[in-house]
Amino acid sequence: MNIGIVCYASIGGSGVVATELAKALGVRGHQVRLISSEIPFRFGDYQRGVNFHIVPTPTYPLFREPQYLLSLTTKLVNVSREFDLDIIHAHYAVPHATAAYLAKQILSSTGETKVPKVITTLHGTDVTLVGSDSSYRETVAFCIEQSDGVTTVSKSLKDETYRELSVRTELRVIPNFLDCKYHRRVVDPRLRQHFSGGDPKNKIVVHVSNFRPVKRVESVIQIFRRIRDRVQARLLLVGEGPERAAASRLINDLGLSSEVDTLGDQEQVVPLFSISDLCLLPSSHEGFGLAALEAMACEVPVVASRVGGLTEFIKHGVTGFLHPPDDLQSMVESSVTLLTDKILHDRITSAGRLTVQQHYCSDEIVPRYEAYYKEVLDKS
Ligand code: GMT
Repeated sequence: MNIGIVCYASIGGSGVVATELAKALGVRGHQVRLISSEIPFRFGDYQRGVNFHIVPTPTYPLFREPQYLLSLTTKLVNVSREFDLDIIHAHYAVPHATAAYLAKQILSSTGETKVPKVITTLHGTDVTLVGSDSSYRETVAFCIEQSDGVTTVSKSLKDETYRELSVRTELRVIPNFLDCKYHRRVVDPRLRQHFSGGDPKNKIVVHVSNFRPVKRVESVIQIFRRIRDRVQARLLLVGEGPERAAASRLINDLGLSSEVDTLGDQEQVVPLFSISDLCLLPSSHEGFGLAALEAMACEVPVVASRVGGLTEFIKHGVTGFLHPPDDLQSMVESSVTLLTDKILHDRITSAGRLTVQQHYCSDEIVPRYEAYYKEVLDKS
């Protein structure tokens, strides 16, 4: 198939999933066109079967706002025409589903021999925080409904989409996935020694996110402060985003500077998860929670909020621990137990890895996307 995949290039799970899907589809013999404002952050080197198309957005002194929707729509029209796309797969509805809808309208009205089908994958805040904002809601819901197929990355996001956007279209759940051959624990002892501050007794607590308010990085720091009152530990903060400055201030105010490493964006998270003993994810919302799945794949136990898609692969006390987002003390207690009870730690990490292997590897999920593409194409 000729497939155009649209995604955000900036750090974030939806771009990671879209990029991994593009790569996996390329390997499986499809011709994939990855379309974004710049090369997505986990794209890496040349990928078999995947070509990248940049979306340039010209500026003009009159505009205060970049006109990305227009430039993306035009790019989709041109790529569809030139490369005979069967499918445009928009990852994250805002504004990608709208651009795909407009592109399809343009191609239909100009009498093209082939007009691609549009599939939209909803990832989380495109429904929960951004898409349901009254400034966007009606247009986002309309464009989702106009898609020929719509998937959500979890059952909970599917329910939330019906609730928040009142769409009437059928939503198919296809969960996120990892390349399980790559996402596995491979410990680099020198890295471990470095981030444990040279003291093997130090446990390493890790948090990976795009540092947006929804990730509650300040809660990560508060939880860590209470953990290290009881267990010798260090904190590894991985990622970049609007909350990073506030996080640094809090680390200073709490006198934790010498116990926290802030690494910024890191393309390779597997080596960092692999040297960690615990992952914290106290988010207020998660459409899925890809960072938690990555941690579990690397045999790191997760203590997270009982929200959204996290509840579908973290079973409390079996593959990790879940607590209400505001119950920081319970997260501290679960963390301390995991860091001090080796038998429990091993049981949770083995069960976590098994869950990933059984249900969330690309070999299992990518064929479900392929089957869905086929189903949508056959519908016509
Ligand atoms: O968080 C966002 O605003 C966007 C998006 C992203 O690009 O990171 O995140 C969502 O998509 C990920 C991939 O499907 C999910 O793992 C995240 O849970 C989801 N984030 C939220 O729902 C907060």
